[in-house]
Amino acid sequence: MKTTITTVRARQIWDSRGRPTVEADVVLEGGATGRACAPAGASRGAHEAIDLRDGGARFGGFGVDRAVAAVNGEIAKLLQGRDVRDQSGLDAAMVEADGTPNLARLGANATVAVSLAALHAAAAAEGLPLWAYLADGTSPRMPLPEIQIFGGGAHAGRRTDVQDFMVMAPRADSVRQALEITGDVFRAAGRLMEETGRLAGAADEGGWWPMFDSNEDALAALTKSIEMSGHRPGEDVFISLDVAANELFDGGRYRLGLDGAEFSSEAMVERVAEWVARYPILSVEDPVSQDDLDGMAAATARFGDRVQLIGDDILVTNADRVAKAAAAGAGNAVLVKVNQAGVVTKAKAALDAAKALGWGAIVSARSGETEDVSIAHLAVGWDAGQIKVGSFARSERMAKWNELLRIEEAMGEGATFAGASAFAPSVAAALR
Ligand code: 2PG
Ligand code: MG
Repeated sequence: MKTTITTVRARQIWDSRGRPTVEADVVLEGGATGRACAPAGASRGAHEAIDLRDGGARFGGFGVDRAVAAVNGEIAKLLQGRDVRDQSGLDAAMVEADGTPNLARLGANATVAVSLAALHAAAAAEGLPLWAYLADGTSPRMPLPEIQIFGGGAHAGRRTDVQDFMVMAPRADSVRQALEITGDVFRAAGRLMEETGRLAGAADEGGWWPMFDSNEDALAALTKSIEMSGHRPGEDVFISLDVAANELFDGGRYRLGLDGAEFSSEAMVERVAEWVARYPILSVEDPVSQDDLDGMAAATARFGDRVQLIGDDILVTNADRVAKAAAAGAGNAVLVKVNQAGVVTKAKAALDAAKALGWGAIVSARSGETEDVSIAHLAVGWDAGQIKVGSFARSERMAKWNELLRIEEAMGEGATFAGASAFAPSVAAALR
């Protein structure tokens, strides 16, 4: 059969931080092939699937020889002869063979590369771009981008406590226009940094290195950059934050080094609520740590009616955790990272769980990326409504934005931009 898997092979390639990562190829009997690369996080949740790294002195311990061997040996044997169109069967086989709750034995970096490569091969066998294969005849929305302007936290030597200072343009009419607006803000922010003597290079995801005196100083600079760009803060362009508060949580307290402050969960939520009140913030990710469901619920009760509250480290792309959080009233959106789940099917399940709840869903890159553009296709094909890739610089980021432009062009007149429809209903209504 032309969709039968004949070959699964992997190799070590290099990611955007100069660390080794896994690339996998899946080849079918009919000649179609799929290829995908594993991304890698720096601010990782304890509950996510685990990458298999070699440890030791070589490559700072980040080597992937064992993960590559797992693909070329055990995983290849497991999948050869199977029908590539049975994505859930392939994924379940890898998860079952792994035998651990978090893919620690075979490595999520091995399984995610193979799972995505299989998906690409299935689309190629149909002669379709991946987004169209996933859309399966439906007309998905083009996703609203959230794009980093300043990168802090674990991606910039903890120069700010908040990890991502991003912007969103939900009133744009297309991805093309949203990117043009973002480009204006990105360049204005660079100018502002230069004029104020704070230009100090780029963070891991391409955002400006955050030379600020406080986290709030960064919020003020971002608002100013939006103004300088000629767009209106709180009208055309909104701020989106990833606090990544897991990285700030230590010994039961939230420690904001730059602000010289230390908070209980209640006080941390209060601090974020103050930022929300003072700045045009439309979305906040991980305002509290990965196990602080009460804090997430408190934030949701406080401002979740008008601000998107995204769970990343707290939900780790896991449908069960989404259901548990929803039951606790904790959040109104899920971040979807395929490598947090380890396989495509599980990531899709988390996205579906969120959408069934009326929550927002954001397909996301990791801080360590490659030229792989799969997430652009997933965000469209799964009709996620939103996408997060990092900043508006560096080709591992721009490759994804540019792929979205190609997809939007291919859709032609039929393309619809998700805009505010990407948010949970109350947040969308607050925007109107
Ligand atoms: C996040 C991601 C992307 P990392 O926290 O959302 O910004 O970072 O890949 O390091 O987990
Ligand atoms: Mg995050």
